[in-house]
Amino acid sequence: MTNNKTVLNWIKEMTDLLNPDRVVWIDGSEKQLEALRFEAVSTGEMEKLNEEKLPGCYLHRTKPNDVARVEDRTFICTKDEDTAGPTNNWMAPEKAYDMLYNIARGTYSGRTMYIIPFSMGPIGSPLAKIGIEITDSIYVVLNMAIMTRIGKEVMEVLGDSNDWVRGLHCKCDVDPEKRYICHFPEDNAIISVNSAYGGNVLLGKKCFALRIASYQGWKEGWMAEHMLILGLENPKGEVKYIAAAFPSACGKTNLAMLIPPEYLKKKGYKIWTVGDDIAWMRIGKDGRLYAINPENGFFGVAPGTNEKSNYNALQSATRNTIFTNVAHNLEDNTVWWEGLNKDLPQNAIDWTGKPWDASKFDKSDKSTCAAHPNSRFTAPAKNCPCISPEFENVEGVPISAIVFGGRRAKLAPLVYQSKDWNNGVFVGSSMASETTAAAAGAVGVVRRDPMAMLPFCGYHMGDYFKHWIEIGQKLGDKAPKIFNVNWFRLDDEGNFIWPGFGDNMRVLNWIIDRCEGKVEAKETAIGYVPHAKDIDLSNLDFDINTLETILDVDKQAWIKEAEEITEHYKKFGDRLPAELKKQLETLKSKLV
Ligand code: OXD
Ligand code: MN
Repeated sequence: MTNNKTVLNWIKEMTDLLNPDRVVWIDGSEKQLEALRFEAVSTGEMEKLNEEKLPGCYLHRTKPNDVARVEDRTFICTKDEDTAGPTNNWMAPEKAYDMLYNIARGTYSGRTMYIIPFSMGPIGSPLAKIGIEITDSIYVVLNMAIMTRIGKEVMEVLGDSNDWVRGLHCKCDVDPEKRYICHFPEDNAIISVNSAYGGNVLLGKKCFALRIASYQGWKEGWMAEHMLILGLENPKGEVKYIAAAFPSACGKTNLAMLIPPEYLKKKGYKIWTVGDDIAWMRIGKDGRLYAINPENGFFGVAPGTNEKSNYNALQSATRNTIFTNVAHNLEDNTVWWEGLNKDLPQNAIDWTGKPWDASKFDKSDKSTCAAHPNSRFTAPAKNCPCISPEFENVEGVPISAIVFGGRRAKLAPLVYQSKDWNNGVFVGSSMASETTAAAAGAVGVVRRDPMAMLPFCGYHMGDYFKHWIEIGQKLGDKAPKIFNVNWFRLDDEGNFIWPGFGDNMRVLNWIIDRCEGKVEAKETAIGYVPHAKDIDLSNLDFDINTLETILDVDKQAWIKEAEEITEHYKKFGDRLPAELKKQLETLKSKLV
């Protein structure tokens, strides 16, 4: 498929190491993929679902010990430990290669080695990058075929270039004790062994598009961010783009695919989804920041997804989708998960492959669930009813606003705008979310997750903050405006105050109005907060006085927050940019 010497040499080296029985290049053709689906079904790796109700859909179960990303076994392997920084696990590259090659040696014997050329971003886009993943898993091939652009065309675009990422995946024995997800940003390489679960093995996603790409972006002057991208269309047909970062469990996919309230829909407002997880952003010829979604599909969490919470995601997963670790509804050979609907299947197999007893189901006890809480659907982006017409635009879309957010029961107002770019970087760098009852561990614990990149930044986070500051300097007055949102304020009884979901559109409209200079705001110690009257509450049973309560800036609470940020910043030592220290000092001085 290629004469590229750097590629051929690596394939030869890997073939010698792994000793496969067969080597198959994935050309991207439907014929080849269909043959692989057939093979996976015949070996039991996947089950074919009801062709009428879920055409082209399959179910796969992973081993119960292999159901999520494994951050404690994820490493950044740079020559110098300091390059990886205090927020990453580090291993010396020679030691890591040695250990991983010893684990991988000979493990493809009796198996087929699949070589998947893939493009992150539209093929040929100046913002796109190429990778090649070697795997011994058909499940990986078929997921990569949904999540990325794959095949021959990618190799044609690569030509003789050495600018591509080497991704090696070996299932081995799926042994959690020998599971490693290692990144070598200085070599453009990723090695993942002993897992067969999505986030650990679909190497285009978190491994390449965030960890390796964030490092590349740092070296090459662009940004790889854990952000959704959406287009907001107003009644005049003008579309403005927003990129937004949230820690997990804050509704990123829901926001990316938001359906405006009826009243705004009637007026002509629409949301277009460009991406739900990752944004690659570069300064364009006109000096503005442009973003692409490097992915080609959604790897969404199934539980909780339903007609009401995310109609568009559910629609996306109605055809040509792979479901992982959801329940198998044997009544009609479809799938089910907690929160899909109230019709508990009476004849179902749970995510571990055992018959499921609906009568024992107790929402609050995970062990009685039919689907794993991190069960997923891998769905083609083009299935999404609100996929943006600009999704394939090789130049990307111009970003007007960057939004950060988290889950804060009391502290952060519904929305505020940072004072300028550096102040926005400060907001992102101190971003945090409180743990919920849904996660293991204590409730209400504040976790700092700068720019939602804590598990995904492939280098020292202090340098990453500095990179943000420098991008802002280059953008100057063309920089997107930076905001913070918090949909999760609680009242004294623990109920959410703001309705959220589609009504978040009302907040997005304020954000765009601010970008266009159409609306005034109140200057506070933390930034610009809306005047309550400027958030459109029409056709909503929500009182303006209640709105006031979630737009407040409680000085005492913020004094405590500033102390906590001081602690958080200590981690970054002398790599914390002076600009951010200054931001923190300024905040403190405004709070006295
Ligand atoms: C994801 C994550 O799976 O952020 O997207 O964990
Ligand atoms: Mn994510």
